Amino acid sequence: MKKLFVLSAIALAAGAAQSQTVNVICSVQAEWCNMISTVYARTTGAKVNVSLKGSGEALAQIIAEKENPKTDIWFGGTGDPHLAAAEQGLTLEYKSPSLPQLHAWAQQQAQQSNFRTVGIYSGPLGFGYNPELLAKKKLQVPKTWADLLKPEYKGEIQVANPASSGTAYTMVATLVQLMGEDKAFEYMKGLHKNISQYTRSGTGPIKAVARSETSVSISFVHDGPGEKAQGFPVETITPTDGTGAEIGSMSIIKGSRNLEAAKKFYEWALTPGAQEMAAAAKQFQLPSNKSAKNHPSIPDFKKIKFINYDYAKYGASSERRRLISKWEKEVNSLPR
Ligand code: S7P
Repeated sequence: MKKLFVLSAIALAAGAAQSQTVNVICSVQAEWCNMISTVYARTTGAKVNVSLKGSGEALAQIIAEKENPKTDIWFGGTGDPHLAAAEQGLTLEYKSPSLPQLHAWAQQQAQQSNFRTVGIYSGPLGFGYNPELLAKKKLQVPKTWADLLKPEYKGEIQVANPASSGTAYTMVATLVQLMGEDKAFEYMKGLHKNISQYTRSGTGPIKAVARSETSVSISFVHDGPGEKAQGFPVETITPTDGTGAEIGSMSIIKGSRNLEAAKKFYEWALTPGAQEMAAAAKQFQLPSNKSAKNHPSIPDFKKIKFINYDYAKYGASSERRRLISKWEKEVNSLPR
């Protein structure tokens, strides 16, 4: 009898610990992931296991774990793979009571996914550049997409590979919407001649610019100020002919083994206080909660010319797959 009591107590304690554990795939920069996991664990007593993965890699892992999910929450990363995961039934439908506190674009992301994901931040696509390297090489700051095709930028530009990077897929989808598909692919073939390297991760190119390894990158412009704050020579600009933006998203994984803990973390991540931690970790995306304070280093969206990005169309798995495989066949296979 006594033995039975002890065993039940152990089982109860194990259950309590289990419900206080949340397994997170985190697709923003490590500084932000570490900050939220540390603060959340300290203030709630929960155990937060974090795995850092770019958007494309995160989606691949969630697909691989489909039958036996080990992840509870996917925090951050570009919205398109979150929408693709929603469409494939990999994420859970959850209507947060906090939705009305979010900007319209974040709520729209939730509605378009049948509430299987939600916008947590937004950030514009543009160019990073190293003013010292440009001056040394007597190159102008590129101001339009067309500028990047100029022969003087040969070997000077880095962008990520859209097959592995949500950032680079945002570029492909932006160009297709801005120019029309045929012209966009002609453009990317021209751009290919000036690319020194397609990186795996979306943030790789602006880090390379900051460290004077390349002059120009195609990047999210909110990734510039954090590098600059570390003392690196890097500036950003958005193309005057128009650009797209990401809606960084968050989703609960269907089949999460710690569902209550996952929902608690999700609700916390939508609060102004949690969202302001991005800037505290030197990450300058625009928070989705309307009451979160906007740090002055966050890009001023009112000064940027945006296209009317069709998140539903370009987040659909079939469109994403089609454009990426066309890019592999028609662009990446060309000699440089
Ligand atoms: O945290 C910076 C950021 O640019 O990285 C995220 C995303 O994981 C980039 O992943 P990829 O390597 O797949 O491009 C963005 O959502 C975020 O703004």
